[in-house]
Amino acid sequence: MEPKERSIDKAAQEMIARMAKAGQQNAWDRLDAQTPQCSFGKQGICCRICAMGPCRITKKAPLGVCGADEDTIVARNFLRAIAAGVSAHSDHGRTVAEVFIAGAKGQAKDYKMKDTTKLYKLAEELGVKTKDRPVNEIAIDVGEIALAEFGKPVGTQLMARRAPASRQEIWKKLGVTPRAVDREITESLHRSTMGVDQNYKNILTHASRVALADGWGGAMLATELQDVLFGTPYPGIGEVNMGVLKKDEVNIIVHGHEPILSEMIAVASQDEELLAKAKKAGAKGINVAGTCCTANELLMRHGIPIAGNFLNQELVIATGAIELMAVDVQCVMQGLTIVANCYHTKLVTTADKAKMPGVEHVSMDEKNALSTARELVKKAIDNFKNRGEVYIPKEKNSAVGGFSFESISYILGGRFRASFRPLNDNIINGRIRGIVGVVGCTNPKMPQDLTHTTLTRELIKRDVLVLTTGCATIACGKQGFADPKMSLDWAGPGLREVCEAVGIPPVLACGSCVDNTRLLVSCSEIVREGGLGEDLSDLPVAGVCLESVSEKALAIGQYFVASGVPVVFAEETISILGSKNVCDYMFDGIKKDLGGQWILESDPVKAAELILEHIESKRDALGINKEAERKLYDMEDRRTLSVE
Ligand code: BF8
Ligand code: SF4
Repeated sequence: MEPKERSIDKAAQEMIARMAKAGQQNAWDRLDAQTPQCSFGKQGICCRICAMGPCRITKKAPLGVCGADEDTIVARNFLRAIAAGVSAHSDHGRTVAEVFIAGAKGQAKDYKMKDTTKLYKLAEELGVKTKDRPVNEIAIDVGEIALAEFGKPVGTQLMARRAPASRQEIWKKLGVTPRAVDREITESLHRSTMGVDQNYKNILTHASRVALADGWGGAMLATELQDVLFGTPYPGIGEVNMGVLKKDEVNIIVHGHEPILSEMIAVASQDEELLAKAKKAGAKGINVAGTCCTANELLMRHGIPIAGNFLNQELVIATGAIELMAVDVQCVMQGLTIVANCYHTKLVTTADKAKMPGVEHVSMDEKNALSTARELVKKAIDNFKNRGEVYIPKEKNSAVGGFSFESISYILGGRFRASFRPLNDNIINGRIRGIVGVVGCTNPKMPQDLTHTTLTRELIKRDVLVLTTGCATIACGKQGFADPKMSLDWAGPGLREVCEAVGIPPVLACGSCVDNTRLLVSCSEIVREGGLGEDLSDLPVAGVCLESVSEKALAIGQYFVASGVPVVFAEETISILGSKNVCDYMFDGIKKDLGGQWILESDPVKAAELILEHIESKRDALGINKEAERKLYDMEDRRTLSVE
């Protein structure tokens, strides 16, 4: 397959061609070697849960040895995948909570509470007294309440109270208000073991509950505590794509998910002593760049450049310019070890729960975080002299990151009356038709970045405001969507007018995958602000992820659906087609229970059309379309309207 068919990213195309020439393999080559992939797996109809199996459903053998049918098997597999995704985000959240408490107690001296305004707000929300108390004392209480959310024996997720009252009522009625995160994950595994829950609908209802424990629990806490600890993101400009690597500097890539490590490496890279050491080694400086969600975290808070998304991780090393790649957890391909061995790049694992064979492990100890980070930077500098041939593609684009819930309210409403009102008004008057979250990964089954960017272009052209997270953010960033200078020209007239008035691009980079919770909080605020219905399911909003890879993406999809928002995924990335009943429920029946539903569509243009149809139907139901038409097409009227 030609590089052009593998990726639309020109830098990636160059590196794919170079790797092929050098006889090196990457994820695309390994996918080719795996093709054709198992059709039972694709449909979700194989089961190896017990030792009577593995079983697979065929016409000749329509039941597993235990008698399980395709509905049970598909639903169980789906539930397990979602539970695994939830466990990843939530373990991330738990680690942040632990570091947060250690920082507040003075046991992890390098971590301090950066955003005390957000800390006070969170404290108030969680019922922690703030009056006349030192910051760290408040932080300890907040951190301990947050940590308990993962394993408390009774009660439901406190963050779920952020949802509109009507949404909470829907969850209560269906019995899916999430309890402790660990409990929902454990129950998922229990229910889906041999001989337990054999009612597909009951299994899928628990899939909603465990996913909600992520969106309105573990992942939301991860975002909230990270904001307090490292600072709530505000817009700032950065650069995206492999062109951010520097030929004459020591290049360090931080890859993975938890900012606990990358924040410290960012600090260590500015250390005078280490900079002098780098100069002595013949480098002009130390350049830190990120890949995957860690990259989003750093762009959001510090404007640190992004070298690429999921499928770029191997390609980045093949530039020969990377002295060290430090990885922590999630989305780290084992294939990295092979490509790193072809170059001088030092690959280092840092999380004790995520090691790789043949790879040096430097344990990230929160008590000595900065000194561990310094150790890693030193290793990178020492490795500079071992560089061989270097080839860095030129490609890079500017990107504005940093769109948190708080910064969006501030931009729209101003410091003294931060508010979503102007956004609601512009949705009601039709300048903005609706809001869509374009999220998730890059999958070698489709050309890298193609669906995210095609879809985004279609949406903004039709006046839909796009919020992005995860690798989709990076895909959009690479193609200029997060740079207002480029992307405003691609926006429809209404959206453009609003974006120009408030100074934002039509595509807002909202962060990493745990930051999808910022989208939930923002949607809840839109409901609270008024004029657009009573519930999240009333809003003209949708989620979409056409290049999904990870189980985490399924967890996110399910918590959007269970929050009343439809999501569009590509058929190639979701293994439920082997059960008609499961499909009927996920694509339709679940709507009656929870308001959202799964939609399968691989074509980004068609997906955009489906989303637009959904948005317009919601606008019709809200009764805002008539008025919008008058305002949209009467130019005189529009000129007299001011965007607040
Ligand atoms: O959590 S978007 S490939 S990097 S899973 Fe992974 Fe998917 Fe990228 Fe971040 Ni999210
Ligand atoms: Fe087969 Fe049933 Fe065991 Fe699954 S649980 S492997 S379907 S016997």
